[in-house]
Amino acid sequence: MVKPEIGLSMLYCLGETFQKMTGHLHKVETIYIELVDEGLHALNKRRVQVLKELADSYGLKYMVHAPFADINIASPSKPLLNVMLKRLKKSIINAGALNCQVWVFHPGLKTGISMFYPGMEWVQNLKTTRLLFRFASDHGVEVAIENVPEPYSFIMKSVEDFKRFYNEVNEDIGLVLDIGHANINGQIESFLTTFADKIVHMHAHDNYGKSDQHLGIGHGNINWKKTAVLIKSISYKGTVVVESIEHVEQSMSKLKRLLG
Ligand SMILES: [Mn+2]
Repeated sequence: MVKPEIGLSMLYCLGETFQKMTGHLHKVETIYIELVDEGLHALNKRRVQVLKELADSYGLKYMVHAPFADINIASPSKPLLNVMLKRLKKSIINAGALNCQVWVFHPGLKTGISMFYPGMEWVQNLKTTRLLFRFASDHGVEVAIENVPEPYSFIMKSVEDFKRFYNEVNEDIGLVLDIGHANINGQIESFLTTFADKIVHMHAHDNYGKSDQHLGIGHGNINWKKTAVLIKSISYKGTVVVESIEHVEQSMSKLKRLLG
């Protein structure tokens, strides 16, 4: 039986400098690293070079989380959307240069004018998704879209939203199952069983089902034993990346024990 690999998102140290973050890379207990192309860790050519050298030295395999602060792929404003696309395309190019396994992005959001143009954000979300998918394919990068948490105005949070998305998108776009986010709407099991053949990547972190706390594994109310059994039952072969912002080493060993 193939067991999932356990990885680590560098989200937990996003408050530290890029240099400090790279200092952690050879000390963490995994070679599967999800980089966050945001804030102090935003990628550029020089940093990609540094990361490639580290990958060569330590056998690291990267995944890249797309920029997400102030990003809305369903924006109704063409000029703003163009600026965001420029930023996202740069991220895809850098992800390609890092031979990254998957580029994770968030679905779009409703805005203050959505009520006047019902459904428009859904259409733009699909359009931008297809555009990113094709751009990434041209750069040898696989993209995957993540289920995002309540109570934000994201337009793809539930199993129902993703069913509609896959009925309409007509491209082979993978799903990033964020287990913590799915816990907030009580749909961990439903996501795992409904999209067993779509899930290409997972984020693992804990919470109490109310807000997106990104706690260590076992520090919230998620039933990780049950979740691990479900993950094994769908023969998931991708990576499960710890996206907690505390207790990260402990979280990785817990998941290794449960999924091993
Ligand atoms: Mn996530």
